[in-house]
Amino acid sequence: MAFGARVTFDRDAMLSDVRAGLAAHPRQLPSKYFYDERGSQLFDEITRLPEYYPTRAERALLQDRAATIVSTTHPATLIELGAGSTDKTRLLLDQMLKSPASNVTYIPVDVSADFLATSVAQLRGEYPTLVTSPVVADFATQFALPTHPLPSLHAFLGSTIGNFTPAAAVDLVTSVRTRMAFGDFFLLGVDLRKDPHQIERAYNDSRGITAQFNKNILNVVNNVLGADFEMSKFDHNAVYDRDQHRIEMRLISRAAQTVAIPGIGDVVFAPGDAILTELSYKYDRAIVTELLGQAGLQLSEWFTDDAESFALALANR
Ligand code: AVJ
Repeated sequence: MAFGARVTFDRDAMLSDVRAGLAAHPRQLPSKYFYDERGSQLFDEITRLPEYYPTRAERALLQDRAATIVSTTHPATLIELGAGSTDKTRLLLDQMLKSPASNVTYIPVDVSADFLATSVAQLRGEYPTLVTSPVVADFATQFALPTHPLPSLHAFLGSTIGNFTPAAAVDLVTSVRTRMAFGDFFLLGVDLRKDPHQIERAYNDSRGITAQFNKNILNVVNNVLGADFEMSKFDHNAVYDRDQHRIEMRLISRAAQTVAIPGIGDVVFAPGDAILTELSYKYDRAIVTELLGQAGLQLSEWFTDDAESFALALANR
């Protein structure tokens, strides 16, 4: 998530994603299009909202557990998928750099080259001995890693796994496993199942920041494709599906309206018509164990906070 960095979406890729998404039933837009510069700023604001517990819970967990995680996995390389916020990365790097003899390599993987450059420059300033080799790639694809010292800790934090359907999550973890050497570990951050009202409050904050974040996806489509979505003609909606254990976030058309999208044509909305913009799956230990198992990994440690709101799962081959 590229806070402060400029994100440039590929126009042709977005055109085919938006065409397919708005032709599908239900209509949908890929969550990755939330994160232009404004969307990344809004997400950053979300992480500081009183109702949005996951970021704080994960940071507190890492503060408590980074020493244990590093002493059990003794990594020479930290590989971070979707190099999110450097403050969580630092908690792991601080522990890795504690032993005076250690050479530590950091490999952040992110789609935004600008964002990678910014965060790597920042970390290099703070950790002069750190070897950095950023990889520009979509972490959901199969990409190759540069040569690096072993063993590695592969980290996928922030409960970003929650945006993936169960089948896509297995594919993603399987691709992590194919990059893992024996002796490597995988660290996964997941938001946990809990009181549905608490989860719903996290996605319906009283200041309406999540609503702005959700509507911003229309702004991104307008900016990149020249569409004429009017953000004020859609309502934010986020409900927890208790059977599928996931938040479903939608934009609901407030009125009958026609939106023109160059290259796609006119899209007609009736009042109440919805666009699905995000799924955010919530996990428990059994489901994480199953996910890891289906990807050929086994759970070795399970760390949660006292309130059991968030978990860090540590796995190996
Ligand atoms: C960045 C995917 C973890 O699912 O909670 C926050 C994004 N969406 N509020 C999440 C998000 C609405 C967030 N992730």
